[in-house]
Amino acid sequence: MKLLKPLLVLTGFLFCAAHAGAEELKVKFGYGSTEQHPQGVAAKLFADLVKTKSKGQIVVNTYSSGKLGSDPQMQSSLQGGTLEMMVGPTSNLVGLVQELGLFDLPFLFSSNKEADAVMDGATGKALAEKLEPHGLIGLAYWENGFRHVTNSKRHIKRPEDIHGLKIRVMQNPVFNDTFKALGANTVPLAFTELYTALDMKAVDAQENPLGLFESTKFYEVQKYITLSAHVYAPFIVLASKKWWDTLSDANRKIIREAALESAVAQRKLARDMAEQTEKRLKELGMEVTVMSPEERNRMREAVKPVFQKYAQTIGEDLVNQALADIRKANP
Ligand code: TK8
Repeated sequence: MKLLKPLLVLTGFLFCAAHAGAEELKVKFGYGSTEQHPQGVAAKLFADLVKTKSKGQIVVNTYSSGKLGSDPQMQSSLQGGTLEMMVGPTSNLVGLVQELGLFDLPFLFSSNKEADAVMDGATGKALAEKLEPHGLIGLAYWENGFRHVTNSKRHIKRPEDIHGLKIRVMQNPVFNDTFKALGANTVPLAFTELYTALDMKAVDAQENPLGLFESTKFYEVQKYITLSAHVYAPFIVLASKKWWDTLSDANRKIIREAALESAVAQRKLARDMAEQTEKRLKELGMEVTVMSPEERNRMREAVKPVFQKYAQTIGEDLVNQALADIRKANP
């Protein structure tokens, strides 16, 4: 008995050490915006959920502000298996899956409810599955939000006011063509280079959701904002397939569930933040321009050929399916 006790303690200790050592899984999770942005807040929430669900066995470390690379660079790292997870805009994935350009079609969505219906329905699922042959697992749609145009030159009251502006667009052909159709000079650029480009006056304008505004301090380098809501942009939480294939079913379930659960909180947060920022724009020194419904309609008309062109490459069936989801969202 005397000997047994220390022996038991020792074996117990060895067992725990071996157990913890063998099972602890470290996951790097990268994203482009700041820790204060809904992307950052939700990344932390995702990490916490994974920790709780896995009883501390899966440790997700989050990296903000493109510390692990720009969105396209992180995508390549996931494909190569050198990075486990990221969250970023679907718009940067159209080079791999052109059908994801569906979300980029100008003026497709008019409300959050419509966007949710497409992301959470059969269309969103089918689109996410198309990533798998490219080495990426799409786990959940988070929200970036409705995008609005800002610039340092003038009020944009009519689509013609966009003419001649040098505007940064994401590295995405639908965005590029949309702003070209409006007569702008487009400059495709990674998000990580955007603030400096605006600050150095390399570009006059950009377009992004309001949720980004305060955390990225765009108000310091842009004077005018037009609430154009010309496109709705989702984020997608991605896992490297190379890494995913090494996980147990139980761990995959934990990660998938945590991504989906955090999506609910993240979308709410993104929407609340956009609403708050909208109220604070003047306080932040911005000149807010409201486009009349007639002018916004003219903007929609001006980019219709772009919508139609990309509806062809995305596939009429998919576009029609999305339009049906949207109709269902508006009973
Ligand atoms: C953040 C960004 C950004 C996106 C862009 O990861 O590039 O303009 O809207 O939110 O990638």
